[in-house]
This record gives sequence, structure tokens and C-alpha cells, in this order.
Amino acid sequence: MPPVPPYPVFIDSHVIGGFGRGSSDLGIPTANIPASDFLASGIPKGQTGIYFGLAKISGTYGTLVRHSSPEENGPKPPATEIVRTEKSIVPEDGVVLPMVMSVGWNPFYGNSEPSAEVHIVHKFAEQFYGADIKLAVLGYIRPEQNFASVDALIEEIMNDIRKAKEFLAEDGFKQIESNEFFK
Ligand code: ADP
Ligand code: RBF
Ligand code: MG
Repeated sequence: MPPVPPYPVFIDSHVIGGFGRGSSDLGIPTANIPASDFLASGIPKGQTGIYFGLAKISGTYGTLVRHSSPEENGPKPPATEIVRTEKSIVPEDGVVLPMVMSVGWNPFYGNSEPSAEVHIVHKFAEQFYGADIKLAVLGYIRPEQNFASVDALIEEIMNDIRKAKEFLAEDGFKQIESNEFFK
């Protein structure tokens, strides 16, 4: 089955700093984008939860400098700054890859601000804060949930990744890779 309206929804954004927990707590890094870019995307407002689709990184990136630790901020993200380099992310620059995306308040962590974050199903050699990120959101998987343990959260994310791969293998998804949006 091809993407069902309102999908595909295309989002043109850039990678910002988050809480710094994705890699350290979960071993699942997520490229955060401004939540406002998600809200402006045409997906029905307030639809928090877990999505799947395709992502493309391009442009130059930089190093993230954190001005405080996540612990000092509690449920608010730490202030960050991206110090740009002129390097682009190779060999992934311009390559369209599968992704899963989480939007909302992360009930497991009780954040006080909504976040939008993308885990790209690919092993990168380095981080790419500040890079351009283009997303094709192709479907909704489930609402956000709370969990009894970090391991239960990780297990559910692995399940989301499995489902995303299954959906993306279906007819009608592969050709979105060659959509004009990703050119
Ligand atoms: P933060 O809370 O600052 O987003 P994370 O640990 O969630 O910290 O992610 C750190 C960064 O890791 C992302 O911004 C991105 O630059 C990089 N990264 C490396 N591999 C991936 C991947 N497979 N998917 C998404 N981001 C990745
Ligand atoms: N956080 C939650 O609190 N509940 C969830 O159900 C949840 N599902 C997620 C699903 C995916 C595919 C991803 C990438 C993240 C999910 N998260 C969820 C967010 C997770 O808590 C977050 O990535 C880390 O806190 C790092 O920012
Ligand atoms: Mg993140």
C-alpha cells in the first residue's frame, strides 16, 4: 500500500541539540529538529507519537557546545550552540535513508517542552549537528507511551524500527526516494 494521505509530508529542517540522552541513555542517537518545523508541516496538530519515513542529511555540520548539563535543567533541554566547521558529512551527504521519528513530551522522561527527533536507521561514523535534514514522513506507528524501565523503552523502539523497515519495503514507498523534494 502506498503512503495514505496526509502522507507523504515533507519537512525541510536542520539538526539542533537535544537533551543529550539518545546516545548515552538508550544507545539510540536521535537528530533533533525544532518542534515548530514539525508543527508547521501539515500533520494534524497535536498528533504526537511515533512516525516512520525517509531522511536525507546534507550541507555542513559543526560541533555542539552545551552550556549546562541536562541534570541542571530538569525537564527543560540544556542551552546549546553549534560551532560550525566547513565539513560535510561523508559518505552519507545526499543519501536517502530510512528513519523513525518521535514527537512529543517523552512521557518516560517527563519533558516540559515538546521535541521532534529522528533516528536514522544507519550507522554514522560521526555526529552532524547543524546539518540540513530533509524528511519524508510516510506514516504513523503509535502514540507515545510511558515504560517501567529504560530497557522496555529500548525494546519498543527496536520494535518501531522493525515495523518501519517492513512498511518501507512495501510497494509505493521506495519511489518516494526519487521525489523532487530529495533532489
Ligand atoms: P541530542 O539530545 O543532542 O539530540 P543524541 O544522543 O540524541 O543527542 O544524538 C546526538 C547526535 O548524534 C545527533 O544530533 C546526530 O548528529 C548524531 N547521530 C549519529 N548517528 C545518528 C543516527 N543514526 N540517527 C540520528 N542521529 C545520529
Ligand atoms: N520516549 C517516550 O517517553 N515514550 C515513547 O514511547 C518513545 N518512543 C520513541 C520511539 C522512537 C522510534 C524514538 C527514536 C524515540 C522514542 N522516545 C520515546 C524518545 C526517547 O525517550 C528519546 O529519544 C530520548 O529521551 C532521547 O532524546
Ligand atoms: Mg536526540
